[in-house]
Amino acid sequence: MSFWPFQRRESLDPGVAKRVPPGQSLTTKWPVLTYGAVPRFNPSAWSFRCFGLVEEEQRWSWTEFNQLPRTSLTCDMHCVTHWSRLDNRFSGVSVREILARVKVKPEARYVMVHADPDYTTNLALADLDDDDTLLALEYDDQPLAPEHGGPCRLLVPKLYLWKSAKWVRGFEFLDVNPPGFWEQNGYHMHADPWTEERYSEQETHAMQQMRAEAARKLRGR
Ligand SMILES: Nc1nc2c(c(=O)[nH]1)N[C@H]1C(S)=C(S)[C@@H](COP(=O)(O)O)O[C@H]1N2
Ligand SMILES: [Mo]
Repeated sequence: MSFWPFQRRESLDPGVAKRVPPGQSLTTKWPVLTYGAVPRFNPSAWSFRCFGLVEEEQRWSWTEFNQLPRTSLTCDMHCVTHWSRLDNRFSGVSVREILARVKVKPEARYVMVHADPDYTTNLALADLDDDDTLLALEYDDQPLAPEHGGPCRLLVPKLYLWKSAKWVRGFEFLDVNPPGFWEQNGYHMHADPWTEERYSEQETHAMQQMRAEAARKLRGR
């Protein structure tokens, strides 16, 4: 995607550069990154569900979800494919508004985020249960575009953007931390952009083994 107008971190004013994590470039465009097709939204079939290690399962219909209190959030987005966008204004339902309505069991420490179509991503409950996490319904006062996760997308601004599941449909509370979709495919379990948690230890180890094997083969010839 080299046609995007990217600004390398090194070329930015210091005040702006300090908001851009290492290895990232700024873009003012908003690339669409989706694995698979954009799901069709059917309001009568849509629900948001909290399940797993909870005292009682909770479910909101589209109508009920829209009656929850709203909040706005301006956040930065950092994608593992090396682009960042600053000052994105979203509004929607804060995650804490949801968590306040769910009795999560004390042993729950992780959350599997479930999204359409068959997308998952794993988070520590402590990363989700924060004052900057949002279930976004609007971007710049307009309904969130379908390709960016409309009608509803999770935002976890402090982590790489693959943790911000588009077309989010529920939280599953867990006492274990199984990998979600990208995490199974070698992405990092935690994904802090400031320490460049891009790919998992496992992947690095596998890659090291492959490199070592390749080197052995070369030497053996
Ligand atoms: N449901 C779902 N959510 C998803 C994805 C996806 O393929 N499906 N891609 C993730 C990845 S890898 C990125 S980088 C961001 C991209 O969001 P954007 O298309 O709005 O830029 O969405 C994340 N959320
Ligand atoms: Mo991504």
